[in-house]
Amino acid sequence: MRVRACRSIRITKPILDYLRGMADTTAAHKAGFVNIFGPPNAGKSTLLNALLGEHFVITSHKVQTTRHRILGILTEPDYQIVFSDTPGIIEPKYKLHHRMMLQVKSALEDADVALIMHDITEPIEELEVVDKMLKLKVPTVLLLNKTDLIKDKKEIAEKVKLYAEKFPNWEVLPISAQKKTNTDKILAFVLAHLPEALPYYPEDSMSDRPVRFFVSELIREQIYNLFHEEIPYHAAVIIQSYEEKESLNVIKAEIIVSRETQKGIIVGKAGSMIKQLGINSRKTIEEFLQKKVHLELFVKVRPKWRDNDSYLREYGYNG
Ligand SMILES: Nc1nc2c(ncn2[C@@H]2O[C@H](COP(=O)(O)OP(=O)(O)OP(=O)(O)O)[C@@H](O)[C@H]2O)c(=O)[nH]1
Ligand SMILES: [Mg+2]
Repeated sequence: MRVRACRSIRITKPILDYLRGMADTTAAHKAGFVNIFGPPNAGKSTLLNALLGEHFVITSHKVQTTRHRILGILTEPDYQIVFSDTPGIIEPKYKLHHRMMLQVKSALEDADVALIMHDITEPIEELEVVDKMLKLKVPTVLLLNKTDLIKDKKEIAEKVKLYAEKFPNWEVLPISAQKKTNTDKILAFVLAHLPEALPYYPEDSMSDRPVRFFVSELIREQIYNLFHEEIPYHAAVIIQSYEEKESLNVIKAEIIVSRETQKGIIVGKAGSMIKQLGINSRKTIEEFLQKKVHLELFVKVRPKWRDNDSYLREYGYNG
């Protein structure tokens, strides 16, 4: 994995406008923010990985996997696309949800182009909520994802027609993020609508988030894989220490849960589950870092952390 994440840089609207102004006098280099929105589980994160060609952001078959807005930067000689993965749009039930939706709103503010993802096998009504919340005014393409699940090509064409009629302001494209079908057409749409501008980020940066954020996410991804029912939704992962040695990285991480019973499930009988979680997480972190890793996991109970402002802030859910 060739991630080289830079430290958090917050580019405000005035800076964006200034950079764009500068670009007016230069050659036609294109750059801009292309933000991915949609209901939970539509395949937004899978798409970002497909577009970047990496296992970059975490995915799972469970809903509400992504909790943050995460930038993924694609730099080529003639353009720089700053993609944003965002949490699935939901009706908030607790403060963590509210903060997740604030992340979606922040991605609305700077989008130059919007990609709306929808699972083609889900009802069209799901998108009405998204449309109402987003009220997009930028060039938008609706990606009807998971076409690989529909064998009949005619059925796909009919759905494209139906969605195009229902959402006349959006271009409609059937895709499969998993099989990378039609993903080249997304790039063509984006490049046709990207403004002329200088690159916003150095050419070797792939994200605005530090490496340890991605490491914590990889552990969270394994929690989604290994545990069921409410456990993934009550878990947060914090990197306690991250020590880079020559031959290996030593990483200590804390898993936060809401209840003692959840802690018991994560630890498992005689520590069997946390051991498995450690093995799975280490493997994927080593692939990501291309380096050996020594990983230690601890579990802590913080009652109602998902509704507690100071815990949410401490765990990086800034809204
Ligand atoms: N069959 C099929 N499955 C897909 C496709 N794209 C994504 N998936 C699966 O759909 C599930 C959800 O994918 P994610 O990328 O995590 O979805 P998301 O929209 O980011 O979900 P949230 O972060 O929860 O909002 C995963 O199990 C993916 O493997 C596709 O093109 N075809
Ligand atoms: Mg996601």
